[in-house]
Amino acid sequence: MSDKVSLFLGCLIPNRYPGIEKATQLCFEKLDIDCADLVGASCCPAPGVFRSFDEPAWLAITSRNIVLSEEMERDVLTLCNGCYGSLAEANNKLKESSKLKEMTNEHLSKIGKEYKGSIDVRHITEFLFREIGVETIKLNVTNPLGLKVAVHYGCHLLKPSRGREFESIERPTFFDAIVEATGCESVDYPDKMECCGAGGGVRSGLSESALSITNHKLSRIKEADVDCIINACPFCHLQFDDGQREIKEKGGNDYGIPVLHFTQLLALAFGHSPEDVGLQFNATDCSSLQKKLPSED
Ligand code: 9S8
Ligand code: 9S8
Ligand code: COM
Repeated sequence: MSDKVSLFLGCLIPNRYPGIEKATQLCFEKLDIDCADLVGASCCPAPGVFRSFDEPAWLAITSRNIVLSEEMERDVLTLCNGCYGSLAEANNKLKESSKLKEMTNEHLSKIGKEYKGSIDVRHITEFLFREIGVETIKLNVTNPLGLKVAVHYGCHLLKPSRGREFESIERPTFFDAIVEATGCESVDYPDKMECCGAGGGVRSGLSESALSITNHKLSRIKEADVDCIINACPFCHLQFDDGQREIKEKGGNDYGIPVLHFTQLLALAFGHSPEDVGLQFNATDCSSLQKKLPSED
């Protein structure tokens, strides 16, 4: 395990929510985290889609991304549960099975690459919790936010549990702890551990079903009377953010709940503005949140 990392952005951050990358860079500067771009990375590819259909192809593509970071001698850091799901799970499988490693390296040899198994895969939430720590985050917070928030873990961050070593898979607290380090209160709500509805190809293949799961979860969050939703996955972010617009356009509820990736919340607590962290790129209006933020001075 290394404190030097490379940043794996995946597809959704560059294409839909560039503010999450900006917010991440602002947080890394503040926390003095040594992070390099992962030049040449492709889609992870998404675990709920590719892994389900063709495991050898999934392993070949995922391992190529891991190898890019191996070549830089850095652990690879993801800002997305799905990317973590693919990269961490593939890394575990390839480290454990010489048969899979051999098969995968046969594919990689065609592009002059070799998977070695020399690095770890990290997710931003567990990296900040374990490597930086709640106390250091608190010490760096200049703008304690004082918001009531609904934390959404999402599925691929926690599962499969094998190799993840979190204190609890059903009732984890590490993400809540780093959220609360920003001066927010993580409000408990029913069905907190439920899926956002998007994953596993459901958003693309069965959009009505996806939206009905999202609608259910949003109704629980609305009842909890929070100022915003905090996620650690751009796909969950998209589903809660754009999903609210879709629900409203279909004649459903107008929830109006701002949605933030954790790095955006953290950058706000470090004194950056809503524009700096890209909240203007959200589909759901964030002005209710802006009014509640402490003034920067
Ligand atoms: S890459 Fe392509 S579709 Fe995605 S954002 Fe996260 S999961 Fe991995
Ligand atoms: S939850 Fe269920 S599969 Fe997932 S991680 Fe992100 S998208 Fe929302
Ligand atoms: C969700 C990723 S973050 S996937 O759609 O399940 O692959």
